[in-house]
Amino acid sequence: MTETRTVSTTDFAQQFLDHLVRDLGVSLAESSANDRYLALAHTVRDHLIARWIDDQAAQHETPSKTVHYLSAEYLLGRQLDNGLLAADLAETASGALDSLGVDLDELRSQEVEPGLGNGGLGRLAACFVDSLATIGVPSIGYGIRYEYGIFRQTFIEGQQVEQPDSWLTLGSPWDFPRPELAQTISFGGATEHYDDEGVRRSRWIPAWNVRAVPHDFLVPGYRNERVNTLRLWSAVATQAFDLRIFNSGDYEEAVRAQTYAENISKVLYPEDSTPQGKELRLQQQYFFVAASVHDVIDRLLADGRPLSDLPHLAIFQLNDTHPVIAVPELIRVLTDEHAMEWDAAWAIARRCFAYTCHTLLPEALEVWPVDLLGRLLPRHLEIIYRINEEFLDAVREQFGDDELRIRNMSIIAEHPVRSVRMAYLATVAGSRVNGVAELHSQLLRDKVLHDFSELFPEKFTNVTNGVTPRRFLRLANPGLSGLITEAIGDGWVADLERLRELEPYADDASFRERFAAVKAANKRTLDAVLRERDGVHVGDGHLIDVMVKRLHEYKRQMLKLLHVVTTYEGVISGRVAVSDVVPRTALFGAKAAPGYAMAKRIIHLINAVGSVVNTDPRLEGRLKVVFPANYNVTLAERVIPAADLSEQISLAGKEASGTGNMKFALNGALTIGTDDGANVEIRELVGDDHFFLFGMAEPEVAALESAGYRPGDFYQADAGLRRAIDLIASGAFSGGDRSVFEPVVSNLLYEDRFMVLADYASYIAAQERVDAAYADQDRWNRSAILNVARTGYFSSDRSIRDYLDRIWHAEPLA
Ligand code: 26Q
Repeated sequence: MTETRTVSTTDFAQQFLDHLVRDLGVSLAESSANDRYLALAHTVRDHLIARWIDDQAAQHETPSKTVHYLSAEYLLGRQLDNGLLAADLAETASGALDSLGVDLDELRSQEVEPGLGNGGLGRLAACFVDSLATIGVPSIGYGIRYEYGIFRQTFIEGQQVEQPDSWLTLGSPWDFPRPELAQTISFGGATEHYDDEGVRRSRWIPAWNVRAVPHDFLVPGYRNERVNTLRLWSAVATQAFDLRIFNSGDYEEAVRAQTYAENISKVLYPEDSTPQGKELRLQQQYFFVAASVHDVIDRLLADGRPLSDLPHLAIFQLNDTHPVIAVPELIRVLTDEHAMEWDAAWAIARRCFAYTCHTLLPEALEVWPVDLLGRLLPRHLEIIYRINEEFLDAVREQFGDDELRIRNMSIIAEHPVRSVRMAYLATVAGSRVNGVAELHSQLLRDKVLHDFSELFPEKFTNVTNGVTPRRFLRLANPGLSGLITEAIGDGWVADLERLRELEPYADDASFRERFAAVKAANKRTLDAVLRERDGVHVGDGHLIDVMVKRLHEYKRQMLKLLHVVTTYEGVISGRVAVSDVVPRTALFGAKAAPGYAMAKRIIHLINAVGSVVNTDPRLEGRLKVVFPANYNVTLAERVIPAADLSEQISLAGKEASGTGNMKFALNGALTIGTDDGANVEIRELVGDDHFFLFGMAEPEVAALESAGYRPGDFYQADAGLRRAIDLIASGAFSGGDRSVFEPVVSNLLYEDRFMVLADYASYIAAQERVDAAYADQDRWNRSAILNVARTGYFSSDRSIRDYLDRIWHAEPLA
């Protein structure tokens, strides 16, 4: 490691002023807040660049196995504070700006976060690149530089309206275009098979191509002088492509063609389940993985290494099935372009790829119709067919001619249309397949990929997700971070298990008091943010009860809402004295996929309940519903540190892991949750006394499903549930119009795929335990501190170490 670089406050101030003048062309007096933000970003960036260059040189000098993380999404969040923290420049920068009379907070708020992901999967990728850099693993993250990230959500009359997220318009100071490293990516056309001195070979004659231009984001490790690369590809029309058309004099057509090519990296698809099978989405996937695979191979060959070295030098981690088309691409390059024999190429591919699955919902498993795939990537389809043939031969060898089994395991599905099952391709090709929490990995083995786990038991493993403590504790919660550091030193930031040393402090009354003061201050900060951002506020002295995540029926935002409606109905009907209501704010944050009608109706209903409940004087302000629009990483950083209660209430067996659950526990919120995903591990670690468990466990869900679930029975049997649903059905939240939320009510009564009604009674009882526990603040704070002390396991640093041990078999660079 090189020695830590330092810079004085005066030098930093001068660097800032130089950037303002040279890059933005303005004086300090004339500058806008955005000019000053960009100048500051460039100043911070300078300090990272020197480290970055050294790091790349070091990685080049000692070639060792490099991790290539392939992900269609990176939900990065704001970069400025992260860069300042990693390079230990926060104090210097704030001192320098102070000396110039510049307000750092104002500059911070200028940054538009790069929202290049939908939710959990994209945020996980961002945490992982942070941890890879902090641990010092030779690695690179590959993805797409979408011009528009996840849409900006607004509410109009309580309903979601999507606005484009133009995160690039005011400048993108954190990434570098690297046009000299561009790749040409081809599509369409046909294949040819020919005789090459007695050997049958194939080649692909594509119909069109685009340029993939990399933009490198700097990913600084935490105070270790390391800076990794996140290489995101941007699509640009090739000259050859439109020159031909220009020369034919068809200007309009040339421009249209250019637009077509550049559409590939235009926008992130906002669906995070039930993929629609759109051609452009497949173009995106192939575009970024082909560029990435070529980037790796080019470097290998430039170093004079043979391609047979690939398995020793490269591992490609597939973040879900979105990058799986990399498998046939690598085989195509090895066989068609480098004349390698099939068996040798397949043997290399099998050692280079590993696959992480992130779902359990059958409808979220990606499949691509064969005719679409064959039109866009004809050679890849041939390769997939060959992989499948050889794979099914192996299945026959193991299990005999069991045609049902063959049909079930085939990479090619025949119904409803002939399609490629991407998860099966990934499982067959990958050296390892992992789920993202213990329960999830078990269910993958036992259910979703059961036949495969019988055939390849050694492939299946688990890596429980984690979150980066830098962003989600150290930066997001400076109050708590300070308190922790005062107690146990600051070693926890890069070694989160050390939070265990806090355990004794849970019994220290003065520590508990200070902990409570931090939580109260975080609530005031959140309140100020929400007033400014959304014109709403959280109740003074309220229990802050938070459910923030994408809107999905399986996550069951409706269950939380039924609890709110139950409390409300209790008071207005006079059955519950308002003075008995423990003051609460139910805070929701959720985006719905634009085409997911039921999710959008639920958003509308949450807002509608909020407008009624928040203005009803009978509640005396003791119950509030707050739903700030456009929940994103930046807002998460404010909401999570202020939460008392974390809602993790998915139907057991449906949430692969969850990562928000970890962030809340680490920030001292107590969880109300089902036995699902990583909740299981959280509860095991914090202990039953400090976790509000409710609901059916997965085996009970399965049993109820096979017995025939009838939601109406639960409605009939529970008067409280009936009153809550009837109140919604009556039009009480829609100005008397019963039709507005009728689809939500009918769905619950007659379908209720995710068993909201079956878990309602148990959930309400758990919420009553929450109320009782909150009444004893001392006991609550003790539990909250123990949640912090016992959840250090959920650092993404630990996840990455697990990947290194169980999957990558690579080591950090010394
Ligand atoms: C696929 C094809 C076409 C269009 C969109 C998609 C697509 C995009 C995003 C499918 C799925 C996603 C995202 C899934 C996701 O975020 N899954 C979550 O992953 C987290 C990290 O492992 C887990 O914690 C969550 O439990 C899981 O829901």
